[in-house]
Amino acid sequence: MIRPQRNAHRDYMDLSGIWGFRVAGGPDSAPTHELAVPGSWNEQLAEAGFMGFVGAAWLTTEAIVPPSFAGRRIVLRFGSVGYSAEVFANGERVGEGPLPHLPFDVDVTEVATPGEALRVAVRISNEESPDGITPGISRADYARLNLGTKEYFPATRPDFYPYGGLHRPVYLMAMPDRGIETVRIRTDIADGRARVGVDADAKGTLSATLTLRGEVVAKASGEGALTLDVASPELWSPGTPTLYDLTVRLHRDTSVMDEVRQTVGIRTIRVEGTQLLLNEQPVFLRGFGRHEDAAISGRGLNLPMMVKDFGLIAWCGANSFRTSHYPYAEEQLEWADRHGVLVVSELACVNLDFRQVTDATLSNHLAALEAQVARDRNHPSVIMWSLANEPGYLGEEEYDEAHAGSYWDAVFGRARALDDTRPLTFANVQYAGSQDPAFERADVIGLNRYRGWYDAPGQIGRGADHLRSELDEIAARYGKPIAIWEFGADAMAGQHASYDQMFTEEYQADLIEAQLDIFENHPACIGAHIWNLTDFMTAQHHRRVVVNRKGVFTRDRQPKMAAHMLRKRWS
Ligand code: GCB
Repeated sequence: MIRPQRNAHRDYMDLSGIWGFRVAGGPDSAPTHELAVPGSWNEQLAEAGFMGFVGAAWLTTEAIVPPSFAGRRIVLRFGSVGYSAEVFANGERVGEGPLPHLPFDVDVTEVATPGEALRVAVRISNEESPDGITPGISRADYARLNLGTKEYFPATRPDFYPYGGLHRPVYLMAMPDRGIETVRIRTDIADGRARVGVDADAKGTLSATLTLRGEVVAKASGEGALTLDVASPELWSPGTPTLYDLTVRLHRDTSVMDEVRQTVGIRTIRVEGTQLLLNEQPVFLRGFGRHEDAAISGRGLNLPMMVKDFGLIAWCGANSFRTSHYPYAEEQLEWADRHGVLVVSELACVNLDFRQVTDATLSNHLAALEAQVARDRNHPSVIMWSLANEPGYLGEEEYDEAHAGSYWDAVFGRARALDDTRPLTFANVQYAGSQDPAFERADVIGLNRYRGWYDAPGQIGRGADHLRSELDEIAARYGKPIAIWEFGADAMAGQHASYDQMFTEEYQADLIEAQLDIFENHPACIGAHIWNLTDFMTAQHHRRVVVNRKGVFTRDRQPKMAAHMLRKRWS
């Protein structure tokens, strides 16, 4: 899926702005409220009663189709919705977007008339489906699955708010008929030269030109996949995030039919023994789990907040983050490419419950995987795929170990077939312990561990002892690199104590420091990501005081003691 571009063959118009909102009715019913897009409806419309609203709502807008779009394919591009959508244009149902947090296109050429108005109505539901890879949970399921005390309002299983709305920009795009559909880039390095493979879905002859700072460094043309040979490549890395510019053109009958531009970073990433090698050098991932979350805009793309968050990551001296727990906006990956931030790209798969997993769950998992790899594979910042966060194997009598094994064979197998250039990982839940069936399939063992928090509360030393022995055991058993994808503690900004007291700023800073001492010195450990960069919104229940407070920054991005500690330690 190609990002909206403007050139002789392609154009786009941004439909972000104020849209209509209503719950009942149809695509052409008059809105009852208005709200900003991108943005979640929850906090924007809290005073109108929509904070905890889970269900379907209509979001509507109208735009004049630019006359210059005449004679071209006209497509609506949705950056993402929370969580699924049906799309109507001029009253007609034209398509749907079933995958949460991922972009989708809807062709409206048949209904859009250049020079005339196009009415766009999107019916969005933020309900999670029971077959989703972040499985939805009904009130009845709470009892059936014995999750009684975990009941959240709104009903959801993950520890983040089930925000609804149009979360990323909506574009009306013009593009050539039978143009370039996708461009897949692959970089390999050998003997001081790079081979940049360019594989495009397009019918006709392709030409590709690679430039660096305006100078042409390689060219190729032909039918099918192309290879550009780059002598003495400047490699992409956090210290020197060099980006080349690639232009791909599609030629038919001596004329250029389409053109696509794209940046390219040349680097390698691989696992050897218990090391992670970036450009053949060992790298340690210092960083954070995050959320796309901010007051008022909710999960909606909030560019000032995104800039701020990358500033906070750099201020702490971190080099990486995980897109916990879903694919982030492409704007984030483009920033990471330009600024040399390493990204573990995670699928929107949270709390898979093997008592509930069906064939439909697996096909949803594979569909999400394919869409995410297709979207993100050309980003040099993306160094690993995380295929799930905290899959659960509760109730031995109800879940079948062989089934879990074959499920993971299918998911890891498909991921390797789609992309053999990046290691695969996932985040194992503490209670599942050291024998998770996904460990055998992963290249990097990922652990979420809250020692000194969910167990050994108030006892940093006891938690640390437990961690040390657990790491040694897992390292000995699997002989693979281990990444700690989550660890940390809640802290109420402004809460202090002279002794180890949970929820104080001191306790959070001391726990993180004690555990970093272990992770940064363990021979099998290749990274440690603190949970979380910032405080973030969760559903309501007795374990959270309005927000999850494991951020080293508050939700309005002010540092707690732990952030200052990290800055001293890492910069
Ligand atoms: C986890 C989850 C994360 C939660 C975190 C917590 O293991 O992966 O989504 O927010 O724990 O704070 O409990």
